[in-house]
Amino acid sequence: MTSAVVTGQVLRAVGGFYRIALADDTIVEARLSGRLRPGGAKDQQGPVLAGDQVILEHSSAMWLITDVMPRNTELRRPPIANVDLCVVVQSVRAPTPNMDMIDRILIQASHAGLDTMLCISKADLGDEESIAALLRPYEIAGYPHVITSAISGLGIDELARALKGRISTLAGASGVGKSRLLNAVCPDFNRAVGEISKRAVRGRHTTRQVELLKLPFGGWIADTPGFSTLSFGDMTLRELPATYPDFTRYAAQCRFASCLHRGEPGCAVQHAVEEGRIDSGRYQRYLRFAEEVEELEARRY
Ligand SMILES: Nc1nc2c(ncn2[C@@H]2O[C@H](COP(=O)(O)OP(=O)(O)O)[C@@H](O)[C@H]2O)c(=O)[nH]1
Ligand SMILES: [Mg+2]
Ligand SMILES: [Zn+2]
Repeated sequence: MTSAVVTGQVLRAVGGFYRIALADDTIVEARLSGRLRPGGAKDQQGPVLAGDQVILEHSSAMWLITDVMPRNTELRRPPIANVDLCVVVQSVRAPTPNMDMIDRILIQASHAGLDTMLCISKADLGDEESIAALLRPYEIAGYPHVITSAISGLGIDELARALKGRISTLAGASGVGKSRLLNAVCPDFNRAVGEISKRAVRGRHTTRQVELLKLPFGGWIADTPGFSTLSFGDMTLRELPATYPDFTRYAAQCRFASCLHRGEPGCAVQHAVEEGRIDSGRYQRYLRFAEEVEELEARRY
């Protein structure tokens, strides 16, 4: 039998089996060719992630992945390749806004080179004023945002437009309405809504897998078990302020090129905070995150 060589997109990677969409939309199951099988146990996720573009070979009634194309972006927790956009979802209430978490996700997504966007969900539960107050710090920072309600349909078209033609992921606390938003964007997704996370019960190695869902208007949504660790991983203190679009706008005017905006003299970022051009809540959280990153860094050496 002759072997055909084709390209495909990995939708799901589970225990050495890969579900792949070929260019003609056929879905196939594939395994890794011997060449790609990991030698050591260092890389727990293996060499192929959901989101990867791969080269496949069909031989002896089996699909084998023979190569992985270079990645645009790479997240490790959750493990997905080539995500373009991270939509951080936060409900107006139920659950109560968690700015610490919003900022942590924005930082990590930006650090990984993803575009970011804020999605206020459950707008039907809040008045205009509380929505505006929640958005303000991020508006000032310049993040794109959309206000949605999966119940009234508000903002769903706008969200869909932002997702169109790209690989995106929805991130945010459990219960903010991610699954219901996915269903609002595409009813065929049929995601379970209101499901309590089983992660804590099932343990770390059996968490639900990342899965890419095809958007009917073009593009993919990565449904993930969540941004499980919100710790800063291998980020360095120096890299942290660069993930703040509201800081980088002013940082060039700091007296010291090496300024970390933590009380150094002539700090233009701190000055902007004092003048209300940077949200002081974001800045206070930055100072805490900087301490955390510093501690992680010290432990690494
Ligand atoms: N009022 C209101 N409730 C919502 C909305 N979206 C989701 N919910 C409810 O919030 C709960 C959690 O939703 P779900 O989509 O499972 O959240 P996830 O954990 O982020 O995936 C469910 O009870 C949903 O019915 C919304 O736009 N408005
Ligand atoms: Mg969900
Ligand atoms: Zn500074």
